Amino acid sequence: VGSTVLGYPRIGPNRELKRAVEGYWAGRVDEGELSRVARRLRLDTWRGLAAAGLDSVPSNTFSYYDHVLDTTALLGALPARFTDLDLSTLDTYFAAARGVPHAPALEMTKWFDTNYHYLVPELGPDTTFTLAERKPLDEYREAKAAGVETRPVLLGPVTYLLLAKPAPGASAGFRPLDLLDAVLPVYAELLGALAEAGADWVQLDEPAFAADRTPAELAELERAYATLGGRRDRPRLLVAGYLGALGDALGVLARSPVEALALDLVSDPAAVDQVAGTAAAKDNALKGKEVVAGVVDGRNVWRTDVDAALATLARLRDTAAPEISVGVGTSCSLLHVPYDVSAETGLDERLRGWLSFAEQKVAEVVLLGRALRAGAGAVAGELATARAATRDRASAGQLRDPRVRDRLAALRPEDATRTDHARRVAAQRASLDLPLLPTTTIGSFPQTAEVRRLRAAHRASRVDATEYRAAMRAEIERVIRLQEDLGLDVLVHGEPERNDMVQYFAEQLTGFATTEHGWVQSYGTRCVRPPILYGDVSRPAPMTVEWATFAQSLTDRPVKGMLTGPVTMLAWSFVRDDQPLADTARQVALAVRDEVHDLEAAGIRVIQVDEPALREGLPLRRERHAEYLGWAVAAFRLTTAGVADGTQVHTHMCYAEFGDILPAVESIDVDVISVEAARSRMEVLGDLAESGFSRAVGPGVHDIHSPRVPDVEEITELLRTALEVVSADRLWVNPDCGLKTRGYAEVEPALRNLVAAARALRPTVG
Ligand code: THG
Ligand code: ZN
Repeated sequence: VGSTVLGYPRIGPNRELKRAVEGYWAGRVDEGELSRVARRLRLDTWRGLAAAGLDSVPSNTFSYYDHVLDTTALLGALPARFTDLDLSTLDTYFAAARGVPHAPALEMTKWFDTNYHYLVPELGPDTTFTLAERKPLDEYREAKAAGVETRPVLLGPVTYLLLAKPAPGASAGFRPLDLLDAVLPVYAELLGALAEAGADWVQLDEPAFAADRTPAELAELERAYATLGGRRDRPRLLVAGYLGALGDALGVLARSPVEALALDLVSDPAAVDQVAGTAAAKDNALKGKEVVAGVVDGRNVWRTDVDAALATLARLRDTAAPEISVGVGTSCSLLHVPYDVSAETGLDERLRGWLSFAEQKVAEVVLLGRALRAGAGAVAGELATARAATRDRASAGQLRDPRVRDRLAALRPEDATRTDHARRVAAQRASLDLPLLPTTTIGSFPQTAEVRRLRAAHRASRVDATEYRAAMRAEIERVIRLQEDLGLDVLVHGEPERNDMVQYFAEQLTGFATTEHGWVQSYGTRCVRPPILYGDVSRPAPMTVEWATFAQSLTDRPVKGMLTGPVTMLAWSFVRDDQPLADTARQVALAVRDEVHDLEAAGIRVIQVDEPALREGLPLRRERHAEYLGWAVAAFRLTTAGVADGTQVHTHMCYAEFGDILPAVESIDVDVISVEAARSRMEVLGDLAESGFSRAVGPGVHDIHSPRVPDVEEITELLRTALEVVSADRLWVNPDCGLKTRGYAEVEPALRNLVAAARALRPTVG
């Protein structure tokens, strides 16, 4: 394999694919034009990677929407509700991604612990697999015709099945992994066809083995690669395990007949010792294999410390050679980083010198590969440049702010502790005087075209601060009046001034930089621009107080202040790697705490600190959960613990998979939590109640991901279900999530029904 990257961004350096796909959905772009845009992006990527000097260039890393969905389509395993629609292949694919009337989309969920989302395969005992498409073959041939020899990348069969969920109606004991024997022949057929087309190497991704796996699952991994590896008509196989430590799976793969393993040495440096240990054993299981050392971080944006990387590579080579050959790679696919740092002309030049996006990471891999092969002397000049950048960052004074560090050092345990919850309940009853089953929303109101235009114009200095402020105030006033008219109890200002909830705060905090073009695919055509958290964090000035107090000045009802919590700020940013995450989290927590304090001082009596990413940050391995939850909970508590008993602290969490973090949800010590619950019909409440959760809860009764308006009966029914596990004095009534992406045509009637349902129920439970 030599030097390579495990995958590459595909949305386009200027989000060309996003525009083309959305244009296709809107009927503005036909299929021919869409496929031309896609082909151009693929060709540019392959040629760029080949020209940069990689020994092996990946293909089939392109996707119109998601590579897991691509795999489902490739294997002929799309549910019948899509294939029965009689649409073109492409439209069937998009129907599965987005849903159509009467055929709801495949479920979407997080790709391991990253901010990328994939579409969950639905597999049942009757699912059959066939080689239904030729995408990996077509792309291999397309690249070859363009003069680039590539290594097709496939999602490995075991990880594919482990990512799936049982189809509705599957028998109780059924697990998708039961289908391994059905899927392996299709993989074998595909490998045969790729070999016949001339492919020398194929990469099979098995990141599921970076998470805890049972002995039975490891046995299936062994069986899968014994079967595929045992075929004669196949390319050489590179199996990639990434996003964490492979643990026992490393030994399983070492003993299998595959020719190469790609290891994530950034998240799992100890894998070097595992390889050394295997190499030292008498029956060296890795003998004759290649290890592609993932020393260039595929998930973060810092330039590689070339000396550390070279030391790792040297250790590998010294302990493993000559029986094991060593290649150089990225720790995982570069899907998770933006394209090119040189496009960021607005970034501080010194900071830019410390950064490496996908294009720069490719150059780093090539450089390290040359240094490994020809010796550091052969590339001395380039290594010196890289070293200078690393040294410059390490010595930069601006990364450390003594005031921030002194403040953190002076913190005492009581700074993260609120008084007894029962006392707070009494104090808040007096300060807020809310009815039973209080109604509220999660924070954002629909972002109208007018609001978006204003923000864009203000950013481009086409609208001055005075005009912008006046227009935003008018919008806030409109939203407050609407909420009063609807009869909501706790109001919000609606957040018209905010773009992305993380970007908005990052722009106002020191220690964070934001990018202009640094888009990363989040799901389908949707992208985010993760901020870069590079130095000590502080809050130079209030961030939200002016908007919140203006809103509060318009009404007697309490207006809720809206903030993003420290764990989510970290999870959705590129974070510094020169100090423990826990320390960075405490700094962000202090900055948010300052804002909480100022909101309270300005008369805001309800403050919501959102942590939608608390669950997603959970490490893949259980043994690391306690450590993570320890610092994450501590950081949250630090943000909110300074307020008076009568100030009500809320939080909101989107993803309903709370199973693993229920104790943490209690220990963050909020007064009210709102959670996504409408789609699961309140299932999450049962788990919360069972875990002994003692605070108030607002289970979402309006699924904001759907344009459907729930009627009063439906909402009442959901609330009755909720009341079976949550007492009436602890139940809040609210939608599932923010309303930013919806239109007023749906939001108004939905909220009207929500208030009507709450009002009708109050006398029956009071
Ligand atoms: N912010 C950030 N990360 C996130 C979310 C978020 N990760 C998880 C989840 N929410 C992902 N969801 C979305 C939803 C919508 C969009 C992106 C991620 C989206 N993006 C616009 C687009 O691609 O057109 C661009 C938005 C912008 O202009 O900033 O709509 O909420 N950080
Ligand atoms: Zn939400």
